[in-house]
Amino acid sequence: MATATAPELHLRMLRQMLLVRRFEEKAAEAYALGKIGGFCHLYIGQEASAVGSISALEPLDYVICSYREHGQALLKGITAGAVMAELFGKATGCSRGKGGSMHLFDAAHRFMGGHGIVGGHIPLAAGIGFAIKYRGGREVCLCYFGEAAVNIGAFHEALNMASVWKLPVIFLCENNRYGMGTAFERVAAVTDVVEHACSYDIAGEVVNGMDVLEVHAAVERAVQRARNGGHPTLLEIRTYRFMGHSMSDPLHGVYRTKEEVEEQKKKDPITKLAHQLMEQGVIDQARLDELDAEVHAEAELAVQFADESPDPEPAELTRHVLAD
Ligand SMILES: Cc1ncc(C[n+]2csc(CCOP(=O)(O)OP(=O)(O)O)c2C)c(N)n1
Ligand SMILES: [Mg+2]
Repeated sequence: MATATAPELHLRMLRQMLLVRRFEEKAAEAYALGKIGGFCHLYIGQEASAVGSISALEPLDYVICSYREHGQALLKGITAGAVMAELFGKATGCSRGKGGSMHLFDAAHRFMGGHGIVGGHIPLAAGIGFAIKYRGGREVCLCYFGEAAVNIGAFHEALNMASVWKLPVIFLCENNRYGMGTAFERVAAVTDVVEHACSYDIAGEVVNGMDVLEVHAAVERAVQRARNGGHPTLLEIRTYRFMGHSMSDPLHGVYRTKEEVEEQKKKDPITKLAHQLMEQGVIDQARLDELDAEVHAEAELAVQFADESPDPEPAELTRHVLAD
């Protein structure tokens, strides 16, 4: 496979960020119409984090996430239809309608799930790293979690084991400043997560998460460390969510002001990359509009597919298989 040139890669990243954004806008609409039940945590504003990082992986690399994972699932190759159908709880969803928004899963795409327990999946990432090493593979495992997870014991255990056993795991902390339901929720708790990496003697970097190119470059470095000897890395991606914590929360609530959200929206990662590519003459407004229309249509088709899909059969409740 020929390596993509920089403009090709950048254009692909722009399209991917737009797809994640439009997909989630459609999910928000569907939620408001009562088509999605349970929790639904949107990623709007944080797109540069997933797009910049997954674009630095190879298809056989593993990804494991918290519950804010619609974007990562799409980027790992699960179709927009299968992700939307899962949000709708339909039989055609990637978890057969049994998981919903927080539990998207597709082993065939090496997407090892969304997980609802804060920090609970971080040791699973170490386990995946151990399995890769045990089999002598060259894959890596990219593990996403929010900054509130660094207060959980499992985070420290996983980092410790990954360091001691030199596991090919990239721990990617998405620091969006707020961990709702924790002691820090009302504070702009910008933690220095990366200090934890030093305690475990693993590489650490702080990255501007509103710049997709910076995220991509940092994850490329981490992937290189992981493939060349299984050295783990902890990345603190400083990002920001433009929507509420979940669909059942207001946009800014009492813990942040409307002004703060508006200020952060000026750093929208999609607008930033689009402007850069326009300045470089890679795209013009007409091409941008075309890209946007394409992904908009893809998101609309996903909703239509989910709408028209059947509910799971009752027998599905007791059926637990990875693949047919
Ligand atoms: C062990 C555990 N404690 C509490 C919760 C409730 N809870 C759900 S989301 C959340 C906040 C997590 O914040 P953060 O890790 O920063 O991720 P973000 O939602 O900001 O992406 C909490 C406390 C949970 N799911 N699991
Ligand atoms: Mg957070």
